[in-house]
Amino acid sequence: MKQIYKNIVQSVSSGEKLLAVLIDPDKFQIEHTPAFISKVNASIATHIFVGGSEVEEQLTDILVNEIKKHTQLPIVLFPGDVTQITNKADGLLFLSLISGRNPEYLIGKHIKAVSKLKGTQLDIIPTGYLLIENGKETAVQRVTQTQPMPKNNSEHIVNTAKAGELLGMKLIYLEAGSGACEPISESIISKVKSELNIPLIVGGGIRSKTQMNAAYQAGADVVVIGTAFEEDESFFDSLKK
Ligand code: 1GP
Repeated sequence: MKQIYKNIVQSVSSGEKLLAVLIDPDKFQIEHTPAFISKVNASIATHIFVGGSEVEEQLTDILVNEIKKHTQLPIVLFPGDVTQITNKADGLLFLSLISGRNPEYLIGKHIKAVSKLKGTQLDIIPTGYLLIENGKETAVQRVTQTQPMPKNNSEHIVNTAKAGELLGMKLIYLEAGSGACEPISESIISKVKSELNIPLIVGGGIRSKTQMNAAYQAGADVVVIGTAFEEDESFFDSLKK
């Protein structure tokens, strides 16, 4: 079993910043895997996340299998649903949507996942997932039927993230939503980071190296980027190793 979480903690404690390239199986052409992954391999990316809000059953399994043929990078599931769980990946963000109050996304789907996770080799990482408003409705909001947290109430965001840590979650993920108009603000990232003792993931709406570095500077340990690579693969050129 790959020690995904242990390695993230080690990297964070040595001051390394991590970049996860998010591949949404629903928006990705499987035939394009070798070309796309060769660009990922040549970049500073440290992880590949696979997942989406709405993905056809079996597609994640097929895609992870294909990605694995072309990279040594750890593949971590970032599932919107239990149907996206495959033992072919290395790790699983076991997400609890703690910004919302929909019991299905707080505990319901997790119970449904248990039978799929029996005997698994996946490194299962309990993750507190916070959706923050960004000016437009996102797929996460629509699918989970939860409201994002108002971005001007940073105290509530910080307390929610900290409550996740105190409940035993191993990562906190601040999410603006895929294709968000605005990424999570530096001010929110730094306030959350200053209260946490666990690694912080930030994603949603990050479309440039400048925005990525701003998130790192503010305190993000892992940045997740999906849409910007989907829309323009030349972005990888500015992120070469
Ligand atoms: C979405 O945080 C991820 O869940 C990445 O968002 O697609 O906007 O990069 P983008």
